[in-house]
Amino acid sequence: MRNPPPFRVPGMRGSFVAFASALLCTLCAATPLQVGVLDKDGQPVVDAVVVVITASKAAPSRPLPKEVTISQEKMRFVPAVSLVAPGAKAHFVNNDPWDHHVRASAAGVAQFDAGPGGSFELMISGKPEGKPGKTADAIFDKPGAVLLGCHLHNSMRGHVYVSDSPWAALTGPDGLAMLDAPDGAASIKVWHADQLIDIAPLQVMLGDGPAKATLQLNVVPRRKRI
Ligand SMILES: [Cu+2]
Repeated sequence: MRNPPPFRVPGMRGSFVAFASALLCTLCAATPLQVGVLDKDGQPVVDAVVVVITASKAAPSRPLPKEVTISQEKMRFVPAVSLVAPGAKAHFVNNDPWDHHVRASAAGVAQFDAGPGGSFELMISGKPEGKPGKTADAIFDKPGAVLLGCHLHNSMRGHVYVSDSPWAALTGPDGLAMLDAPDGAASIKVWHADQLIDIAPLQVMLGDGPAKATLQLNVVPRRKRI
């Protein structure tokens, strides 16, 4: 990892530099980037979203999904966190034999009446024996984190993170997110469901081979129900 750029060029010159580097970057390769996310105690954090913000207009070789399936299984959302592109469609599949009344709202909003566009509700009947689970679809248009819950089962909690930047990845059980990012100046930010105060993004300069970075939350995520 190199040092962050020592200065920023404001105004017209800045736009020109950004424009010129965007042009150049259509030719330059993406850099493999490994980002580790640790909790307050230094333990690896699973299901954190790592987002790389860059001025580059290049597109990643592996775009974020435009379609995902989120199952309701044994009173849980599976997967617990989905990372998608804006406009992605989610298929909710109820694999439990009982009904779920899925609700969604912008994460961080205390109440579920987040207003038009920010929330939805889906009543999904229980899975009939020997038949596929009932489904309902929803579109995630708004960038940011969406909290999923269930009106019937308070313990159910899940998230959909809609990333504006196509350069984003989820951390695995080892706390590592592997992604590619275009060469040049970038800012790396992290989102986690239990991290309610934003962590300051890490400013980096990417290029000249693989890079590694580490971000630390200032919370210890609450343990998942087994
Ligand atoms: Cu439910």
